[in-house]
Amino acid sequence: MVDIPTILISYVGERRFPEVTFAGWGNNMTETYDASKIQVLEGLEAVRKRPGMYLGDPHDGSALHHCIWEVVDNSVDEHLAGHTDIIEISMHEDGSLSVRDYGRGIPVGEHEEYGVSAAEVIMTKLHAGGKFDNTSYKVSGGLHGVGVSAVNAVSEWMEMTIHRDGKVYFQRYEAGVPVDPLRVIGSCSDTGTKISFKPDLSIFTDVVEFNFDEVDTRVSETAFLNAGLKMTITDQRGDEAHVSEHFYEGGLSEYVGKLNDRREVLHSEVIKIQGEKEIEKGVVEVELALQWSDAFSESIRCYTNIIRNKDGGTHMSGLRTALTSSVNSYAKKRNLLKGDGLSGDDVREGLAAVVSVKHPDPSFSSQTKDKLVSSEVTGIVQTIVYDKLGDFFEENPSVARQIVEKAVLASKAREAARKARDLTRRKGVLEGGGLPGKLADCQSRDPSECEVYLVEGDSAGGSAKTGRDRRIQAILPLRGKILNVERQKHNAAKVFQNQEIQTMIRALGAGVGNNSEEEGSFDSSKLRYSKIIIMCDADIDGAHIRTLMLTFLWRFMRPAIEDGHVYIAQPPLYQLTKGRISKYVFSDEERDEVISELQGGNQNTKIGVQRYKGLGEMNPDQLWETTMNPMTRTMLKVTVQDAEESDRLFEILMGEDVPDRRAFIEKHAKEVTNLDI
Ligand code: 0RA
Repeated sequence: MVDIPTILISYVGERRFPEVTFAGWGNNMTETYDASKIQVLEGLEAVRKRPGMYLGDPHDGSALHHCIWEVVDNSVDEHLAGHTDIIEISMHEDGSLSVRDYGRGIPVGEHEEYGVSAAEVIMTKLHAGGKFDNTSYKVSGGLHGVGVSAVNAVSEWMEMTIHRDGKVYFQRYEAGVPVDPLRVIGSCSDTGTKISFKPDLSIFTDVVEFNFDEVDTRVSETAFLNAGLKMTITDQRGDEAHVSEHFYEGGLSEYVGKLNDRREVLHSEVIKIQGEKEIEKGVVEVELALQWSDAFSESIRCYTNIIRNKDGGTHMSGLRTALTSSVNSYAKKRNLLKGDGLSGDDVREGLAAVVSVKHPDPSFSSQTKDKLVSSEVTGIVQTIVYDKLGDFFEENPSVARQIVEKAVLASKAREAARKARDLTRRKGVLEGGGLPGKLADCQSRDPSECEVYLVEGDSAGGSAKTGRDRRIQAILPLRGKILNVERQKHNAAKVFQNQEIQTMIRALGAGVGNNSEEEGSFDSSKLRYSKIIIMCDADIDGAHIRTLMLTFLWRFMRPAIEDGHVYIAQPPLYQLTKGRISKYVFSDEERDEVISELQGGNQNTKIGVQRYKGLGEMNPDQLWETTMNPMTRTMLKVTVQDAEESDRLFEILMGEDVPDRRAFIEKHAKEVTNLDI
């Protein structure tokens, strides 16, 4: 059995912050540098000192992969400028990566201000990026703002090969510093640029290898948004090279088709919408593709100049407003609606959509461009979608009717869930104070210091009650497997009738439901405890129960996870004893290490090894000492990287579709971390 959360939700445990060393820095400087060069080097040094500020976290893989996009985006820009239809990415055995395009090649002529080649300026000067030549260069895709020079700064080495004017130019850098000037090393008949780099492992730690799937996903996204661009990824790190090719003539429609892959769609043809509007600085282009399916969740992906805005923004709100109004006005016009209008949630249920905006001068809420804030975009998208979707509904009445009917159903289900939820709340109040009898509450009433353990089984619950610090730790034992809420998507009322779930809702005291607009929906600030700690056995059933709890929290109390309140307790796997010495260990590797440590070189000392299968095998003192004592315990914090992806995976793993689940588990069998033996 796959322990789902290890794939789905990233755990943040303790993290090392290694000292940054400056390997290779300045080693190759033979000439004296003039003022402008010193400035350049100071810029790059700043990146090496604080990579997090420029590229993201250098420990968890985000900065490492950001490096790839910084380089690839330049080639995508070259495609957008109309000069290359092929981009080839290769991952090499030595940990380096290269990106090749067939564009014009980076300019090689001397740069007036700096007295070195323009190419060298691009590679060494912060923010020089592709914006350096605005006239011949369409500013678009790339440029998360840092430019390829930031990648150069954090690379053990970077090599640039340029095919231009029949010549092959080459330059190598180490830790951002040129080893030699740009020089001609051969001749050629094509044009283009190849950039290779090897991340400097004195800067990147923990995650130090490029993740093929992560790269593949992002590259496919880029290819979908650039119909006609062929992108390949070759992984040369294993025994056999692995090649993945992305080429989509259908663009956004094909993308939406993929989002709905394996879902039952309401209408086979994807709805395409296009339009543009002139603003002061140029033209804003809007392109969308939409398709409804029987899915419960919505997946809307937003882009500005080919960059994903994972938190949406003004294009998202324009789309939402237009959707709600055009579906409602069609429904009213055709008398398909009784009573109240449909809400935005009702209309968007089951919708997969991609919105791509091209903007000459977009504004974002942050460096990472997660959210578009250019205010004029709301109205532009809204008008275009309202008009064109209205036309589509008129021309395709049967599709329109199905979309309305689906939204009406969604609205009814939501109403039923709301009633059931209110009933649960009222019942809680009637039963006195609303706290469930099974809860052993803590004494403190200050949520910031309080924590609640959701414990698998009554017997472990008993040990936890005895062993805890009753001032700040509350215990809620849950019996057996809680309901799999993923199978009750259309019957939320049943979820609220479930005993264990009612108990959890009342103990946490912060409401339930992810729609913050509805009264009584979950609100982290009302939580009675700042830490919700899931404590399950370290076996296959424990993994399953933990997943069921996470599924419930995700579907009905999502802000608890998003706001960082959910933790997973880590009970030890073994107790090792030698005479009167006793040690607890948390993994098989640690077991082997500690055994040899205790043996002190003498293999014949046979060490006592006890495997803990369940929490119930530990007495209250042991449970406190190993798992619950805030001073000594290890816990994992549950965090989410990609909400939409998590939605999808809960759908696959906890939903009804058996073949989907099997395919997923087979694909991820390598990652199984919690195999019970
Ligand atoms: C600046 C100006 C021109 C091209 C480029 C940059 C360029 C940069 C990269 C990075 C990777 N591949 C690239 N391809 C081109 C325009 C040069 C001209 O006018 O010929």
